Amino acid sequence: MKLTDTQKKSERTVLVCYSKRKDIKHSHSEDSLIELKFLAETAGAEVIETFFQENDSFDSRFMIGKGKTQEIADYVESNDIQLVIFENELAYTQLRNLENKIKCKIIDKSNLILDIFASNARTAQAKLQVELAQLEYTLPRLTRQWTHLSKQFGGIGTKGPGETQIETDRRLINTRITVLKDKLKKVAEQRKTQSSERGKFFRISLVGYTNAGKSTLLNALTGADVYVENKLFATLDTSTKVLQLLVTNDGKVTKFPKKILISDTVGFIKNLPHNLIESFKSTLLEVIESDLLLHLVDVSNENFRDQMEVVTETLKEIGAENKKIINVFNKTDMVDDPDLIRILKNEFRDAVFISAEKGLNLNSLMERMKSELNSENTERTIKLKPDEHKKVSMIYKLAEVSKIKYLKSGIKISFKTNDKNYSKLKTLAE
Ligand SMILES: Nc1nc2c(ncn2[C@@H]2O[C@H](COP(=O)(O)OP(=O)(O)OP(=O)(O)O)[C@@H](O)[C@H]2O)c(=O)[nH]1
Ligand SMILES: [Mg+2]
Repeated sequence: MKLTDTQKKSERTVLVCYSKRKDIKHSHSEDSLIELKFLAETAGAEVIETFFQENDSFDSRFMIGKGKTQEIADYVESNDIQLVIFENELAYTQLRNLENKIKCKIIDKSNLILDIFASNARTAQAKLQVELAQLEYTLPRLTRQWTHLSKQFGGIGTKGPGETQIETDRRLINTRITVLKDKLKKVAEQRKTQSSERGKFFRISLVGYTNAGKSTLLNALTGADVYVENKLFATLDTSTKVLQLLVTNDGKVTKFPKKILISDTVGFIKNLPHNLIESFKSTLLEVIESDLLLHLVDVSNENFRDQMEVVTETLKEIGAENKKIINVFNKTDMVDDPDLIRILKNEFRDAVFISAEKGLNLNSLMERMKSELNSENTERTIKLKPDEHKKVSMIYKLAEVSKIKYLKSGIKISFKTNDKNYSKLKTLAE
């Protein structure tokens, strides 16, 4: 460990979550707080206490009630707290009001996630994407800051310099945003050239909630060395590896008929700030262009069903909802209750149950991927006798016909279909 690491003290932090009693079940808010704690710890905070308020009539000035605000303020003062993190998104005025009462740094969950992204960005592309998201997060808050000040002080003498400063800042930020978008566009164009070469390959992307084990699986399947950690958002860049052969510890071999490309991607989380998804679109392009998605689910997490929903929603948001998906339930080695696996196998009949870390059942996963690969539509041509019109209509039913030629010697028909239908159709021509 570096000297600086030991010297750096983590910030003493409290977490706050507000929920309307009508909207959210108590347990949901508690789950959100558990996740927020994990996020805060990922960012290096030391969580000392959590505050939770469930109330239908809240005070819009503070988000939480006035009494609760005072309670937190007292706690912060007597316990040497340096940071307060809100689960809920705070409007700028709320943030200001809270900071006036609670005398320490206050941030919300979006801000925290942006912070983690910023410290985890390694490649130039990820850095650009994070900076863009941060500036887009700041911009509306800057506007509100000015509105707030002008309202508070108002009148002659305050508007001029304040406005000028804010306007200058806004202009600088807008210019930087344009530069960043431009740079990202260039990166995306470069990627496009790369991906047109990749078009020849069958492409698979690993998607899932953050910390589900995507990078661990990529490493297990391809022998790659992608960064794995029990922290949120360990991966921010797409890394793509070639996969054709898997030999497991027990010597079992699974081989694909052709090479495939498999990519690891950034993880998803509940309420991922929208501008982050926007700026990560070029990284997520890999997902959109994939032929198949493996949805990794951390089955040892009791909220895995909610997490699956978040992933499905986020896939919709990036326009990947119609992709073929295999649900891969990971970390089965951590599940103590054998009934759970049995129930899930019954419920998700198409899912594969693995442990990426222990290398369990990876061959079954390869077999599933293989059968998806074989179910890909490929172009084929067959020749029928001149009078076999009935067979032609059957081909139309089972395949996508691209060309048909009526020759004297017979009917030559080209179409796209998968292996299964092709073997049915081939017998027609015999
Ligand atoms: N017990 C157990 N732990 C696992 C398994 N797969 C992954 N892990 C652990 O789960 C943690 C997260 O794994 P990663 O592979 O970094 O997860 P990820 O989905 O890539 O996460 P992000 O990149 O942060 O979105 C690490 O501590 C892994 O060692 C598994 O099958 N069993
Ligand atoms: Mg990862």
